[in-house]
Amino acid sequence: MSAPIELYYWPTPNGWKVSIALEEMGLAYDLKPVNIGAGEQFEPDFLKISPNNRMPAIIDPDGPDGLPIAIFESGAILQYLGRKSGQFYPADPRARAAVEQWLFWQMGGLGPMAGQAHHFRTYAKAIEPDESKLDYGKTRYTNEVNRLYGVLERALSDGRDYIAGEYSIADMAIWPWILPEGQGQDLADFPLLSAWMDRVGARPAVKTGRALGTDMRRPLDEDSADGKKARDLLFGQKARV
Ligand SMILES: N[C@@H](CCC(=O)N[C@@H](CS)C(=O)NCC(=O)O)C(=O)O
Repeated sequence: MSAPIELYYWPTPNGWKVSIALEEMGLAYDLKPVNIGAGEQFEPDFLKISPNNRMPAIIDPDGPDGLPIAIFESGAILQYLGRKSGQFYPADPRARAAVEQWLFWQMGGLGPMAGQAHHFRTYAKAIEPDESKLDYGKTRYTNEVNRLYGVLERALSDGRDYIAGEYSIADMAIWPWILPEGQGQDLADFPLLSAWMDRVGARPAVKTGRALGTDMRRPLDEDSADGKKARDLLFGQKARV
C-alpha cells in the first residue's frame, strides 16, 4: 500500500475539487491545512510546493517514478489523480478530450468568473464603502456566471447524466463552483443543472470531500480583526519579488 498523499488544503471550492477526488478515488491522504486567511500560503515551505501562493496542492510521496512529486493547480491535480488511480479520467482519446474540454472550461471560465462574482457581490463592500462603485463589476460577473450556467444547462439537455458523459473529474471540478446564492443566480431557471447538482451532491464521496475542514473556515466578509486581516491578505496582493 502506498504512502498517503499530502493534501495542502483550505475549505474553498478549489480545495473541495481535490478532497472530493481523493474521496472518490479511495486514495489515502493526510490533511495539511493552509490557512489562507492567516497568510500561511506565503510560507517559504509552502511556496516551494505551490509557487503561485494558492492552495490546493499535493505531494504524492509515491510519484510516477517512485519518487515524491509536488503538484499545484487543481486541474493538474485532478488529472494527475485520475491517471494515478485509473478512475474518472478515461483513457480513450475521445472520452478523455470530452473530459478535458469541460475541465479547462471550469479552470479558465467558471472558476475565475464565479470568483469575481463572489468578490463583487459579497466581499468588496467590506473594502469599498461606496457600493455604487461596485455595480459595474457586480453586473458584469453576475451576467457572465449566468451565461456559464446556461452553457451547462444546454450541455445537459441531450439527456446525459454527467457533464462529459460518464461521471468524471470534470464533474468534480465544476460541482463545487455552482454556488447560486453567492453568485446571484436562481437554480429554478436551470432545472437540468439543478438536477445534476443533486445527482452529484448525493454521492457519499462528494459529501465527505465537501465537508472536509468546514469548521476551519471563517467568513471573509466578517466584521472582525481576523476578517479584515484575511481581506487585506487575499485582496491586496501585488508581486512579491
Ligand atoms: N487556479 C488555482 C486557483 C486556486 C485558488 O485561487 N486558491 C485560493 C483559494 S480558492 C487561494 O489559495 N488563495 C490564496 C491567496 O489568494 O493568497 C487552482 O485551481 O488551483
